[in-house]
Amino acid sequence: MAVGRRKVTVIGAGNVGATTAQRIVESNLADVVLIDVVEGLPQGKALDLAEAAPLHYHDHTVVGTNDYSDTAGSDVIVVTAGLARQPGMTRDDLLIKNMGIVRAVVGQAAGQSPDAFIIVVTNPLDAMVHVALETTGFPRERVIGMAGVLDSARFRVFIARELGVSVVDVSAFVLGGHGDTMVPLPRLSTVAGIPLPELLSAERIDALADRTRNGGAEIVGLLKSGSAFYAPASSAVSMVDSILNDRKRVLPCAVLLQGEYKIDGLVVGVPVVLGASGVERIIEVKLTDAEQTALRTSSESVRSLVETMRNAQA
Ligand code: TXD
Repeated sequence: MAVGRRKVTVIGAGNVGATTAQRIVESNLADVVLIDVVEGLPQGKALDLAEAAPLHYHDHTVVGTNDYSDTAGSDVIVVTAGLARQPGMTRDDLLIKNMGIVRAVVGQAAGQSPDAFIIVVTNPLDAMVHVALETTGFPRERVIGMAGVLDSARFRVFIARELGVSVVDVSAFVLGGHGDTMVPLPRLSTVAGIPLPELLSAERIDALADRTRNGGAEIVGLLKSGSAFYAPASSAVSMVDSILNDRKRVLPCAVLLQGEYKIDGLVVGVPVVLGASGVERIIEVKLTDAEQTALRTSSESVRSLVETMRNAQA
């Protein structure tokens, strides 16, 4: 990694992208280049963020641009560019549209920063990690999807509220795809080391896991236009932090499995050690039959998205 100032490119200056940029500079992590296809949008948000620097006691630069040459030499690229689902659009329509967008933006950004780590945020998440892997040809250690960190943060909040304890003491273990197919593992989720099933009934745990699975939809329902962005941005930033600061945090991330968890060639959310080399290790835990089946179902839904994308290109 480059010595001296660190540089993170955030692609997409919408809700998640701009908030990610804000958190990166205001937590003193790195300089940021914010890039979007819309002219003026990244420039305006970047200038606004830069003007807040004296108030947050940081000296990081925030550059807004529509030109990929400004992103050259980035240590990390966070991909949030994409469309949200519009009325009348099917999930598959969105898949194909965002496939085109992610392919275009990641190809240009990777050309400028061939050694960068890529953190994908755009939905459908697991499928977009496949697109980024194929477009760049980067090794799987450097192409990582953000979903599990968000899902587990949501689960932690719901558990903490239910028990009336600090969120800090709650640790939640999730596997699998983002949203509907997320696989929570209550027996490996703890409150200050105490397994969750000792503190909550199976029924309550199921209810909290369900709320977590629908966590994105719950917020869309409240906001009416747009989806969650504060917690998604924080989740992406915690991954950036773990890589840039070589923290080796154990975080659930969407990575390409090559035989781990008996899955080969599909991007699935699993616990990994994230450090200066990106995904430094995939942690495999022994699953019960029911958990393995749920994980397989989750990975099959990723396979069907990958097939839809292949057919669209054929
Ligand atoms: O857990 C997760 N992974 C997620 C994923 C949590 C929250 C949001 N998630 C997804 O992230 C969401 O479904 C979207 O696919 C992305 C971005 O969400 P956001 O809320 O930030 O969407 P916005 O506000 O619509 O911003 C998208 C921006 C917008 O400014 C567009 O102009 C830009 O993307 N965009 C592009 N930028 C560059 N290049 C191209 N081609 C482009 N197309 C659109």
